[in-house]
Amino acid sequence: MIWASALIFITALSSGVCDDGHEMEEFLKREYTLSKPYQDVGVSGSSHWELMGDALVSSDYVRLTPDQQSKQGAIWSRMPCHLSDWELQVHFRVHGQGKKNLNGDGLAVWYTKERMQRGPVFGNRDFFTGLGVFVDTYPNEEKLLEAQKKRYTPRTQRIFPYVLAMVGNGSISYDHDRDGRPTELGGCNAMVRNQKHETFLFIRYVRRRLTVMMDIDGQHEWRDCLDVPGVRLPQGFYFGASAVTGDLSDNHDLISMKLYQLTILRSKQEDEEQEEVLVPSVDNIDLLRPPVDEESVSSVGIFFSVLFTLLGVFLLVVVGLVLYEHWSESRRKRFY
Ligand SMILES: [Ca+2]
Repeated sequence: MIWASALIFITALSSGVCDDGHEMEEFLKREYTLSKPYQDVGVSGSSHWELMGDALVSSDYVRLTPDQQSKQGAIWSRMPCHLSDWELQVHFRVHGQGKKNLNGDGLAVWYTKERMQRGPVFGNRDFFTGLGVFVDTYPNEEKLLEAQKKRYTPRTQRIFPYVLAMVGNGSISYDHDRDGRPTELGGCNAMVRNQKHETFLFIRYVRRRLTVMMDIDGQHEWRDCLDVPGVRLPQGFYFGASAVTGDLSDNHDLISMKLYQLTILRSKQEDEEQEEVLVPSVDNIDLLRPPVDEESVSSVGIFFSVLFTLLGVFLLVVVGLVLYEHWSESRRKRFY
């Protein structure tokens, strides 16, 4: 039953029409695909995939971390990918004993220049170059503000687990304490934890448009999560996935990662415009923008800062006039 639906699902996708009306076809690329029975995965040098840290492989899944404290694990493709348009379907499971919000920290799917480097971003290095899509299961900022007895801006309030995309150019940091808000390209809430049915994440990169969709309700229907045009990702980067646990934990399991090459019919003009991208970037977005405190740029905030500036200037003028009056008075007295 599941297989039949999965088949319909994939067939439905295998030849389609883009949002912009262009025809496209897709081909499964086995060399970038991770699927059962995970033949030779983790055996040094003999498979397309390499394991790292606490990750281990069983007959049914690749477990990036077990449901235990302070674990981190990853799996990386050994070969760089030189496709210009692709689609990655990730079948995963996040499950554990912890009650709601007493679990963590989440998993990440990567397309980056760097590979096999341990670090603080869901088990992977910070200051990465490329794309990261995070399934964040622990609300760090909320818990931090709660501990500081601070209230929080409804504008940045979100429900966890939260799926978020970030593009890094090697010199920007993921803000773990703020759950990546300062560098977020887009995201959505996704109740992926302890689900009885299968959960999928879908990343499509076509004509520099990044689309992330989720299928987590067991309906075999993709739900939009984010859609960002003008994302420039170089070719020759590596696919990978990583996960981390801290004081709180979960099993982070990958069942499969399937990469499809998308063949797009491009016009001659589009082909000519297709210049080589060397450093990841997103059109009209400064990736290096400083962390924005949403409160300080709210319209109410702007209104009050203008008001106080005007009051300040008015006060200075009044004080100046009074002093000037005082000074000319005493000067007149000295003359007489
Ligand atoms: Ca988090």
